[in-house]
Amino acid sequence: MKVYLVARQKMVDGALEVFLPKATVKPKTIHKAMRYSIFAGGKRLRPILCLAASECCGGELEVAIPLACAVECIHTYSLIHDDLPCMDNDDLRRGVPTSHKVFGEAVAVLAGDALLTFAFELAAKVPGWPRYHLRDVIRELAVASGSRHLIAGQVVDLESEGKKVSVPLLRFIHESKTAALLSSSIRLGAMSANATPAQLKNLSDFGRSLGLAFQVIDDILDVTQTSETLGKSAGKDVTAEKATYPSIVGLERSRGIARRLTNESHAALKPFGRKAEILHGLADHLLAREY
Ligand code: GRG
Repeated sequence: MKVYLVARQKMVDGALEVFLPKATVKPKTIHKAMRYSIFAGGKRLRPILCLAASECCGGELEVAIPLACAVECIHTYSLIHDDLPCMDNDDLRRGVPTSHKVFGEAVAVLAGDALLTFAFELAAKVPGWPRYHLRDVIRELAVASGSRHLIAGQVVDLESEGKKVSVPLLRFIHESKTAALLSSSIRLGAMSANATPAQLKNLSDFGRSLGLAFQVIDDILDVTQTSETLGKSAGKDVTAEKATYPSIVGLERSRGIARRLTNESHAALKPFGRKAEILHGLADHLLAREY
């Protein structure tokens, strides 16, 4: 899995390098800032899942790669904005100073905006497929990153700071803030392979459970790992009085929930048989990850 992940990271990085406007394009500041955050060293999990879902449905990597890069651009935008002083106010991301620390707040906001917009430019590169037209692809990205998912999660997360949060509300935050984009990454990979409706449904189920498991694990790592290992400020959730699985149900129960969700994600892959080997491996890898 390690070798596979490094190879896929390289592939995604190479494609992003080609797709993103060069740092010499005017105005240089914004393109430098976009590239700074994109190439700061993310794990590329969303694009890797997109590519793996495509392959699981018999698709080709070159066809899926613009969508894989599009989800990474949206993800990176969300990190830049999440780190802003008006949001989580963080100094460290992907092991380096956050965008606003390097470029100032105005350029960081604009770099996030530009990456979000660029994601749709990338998505417009795909031709569409017999079962999924370009408008379905655009809608998938727009809905996942809009006010009913990614932004919904962020809003409720911010509004919940310092308050007592129920488990269903916490689940809503995590499903919106994290699982929606992760799940869409997988769905987009499947769409690019012209997946059958049954395949798309099974991969959507996989993505939902995996996405929620991913955020539960992220919550656990925030209290069990160092900032150095994570490449972002550890213990931030406790300081900001964030609603997290460990703070609400405890560390041990959180680990149990992450395991159960991962098992559910494996179960959703059953109809694919051996074609889903990589996706099974990725689910196990995410459960065992330490950063
Ligand atoms: C619109 C102003 C404005 C802000 C939007 C939507 C949003 C801000 C923030 C999204 C919330 C967010 C950052 C969720 C956390 C998801 C998460 C666990 C991120 C870390 O993902 P990894 O571990 O990171 O895959 P790398 O760096 O490896 O890509």
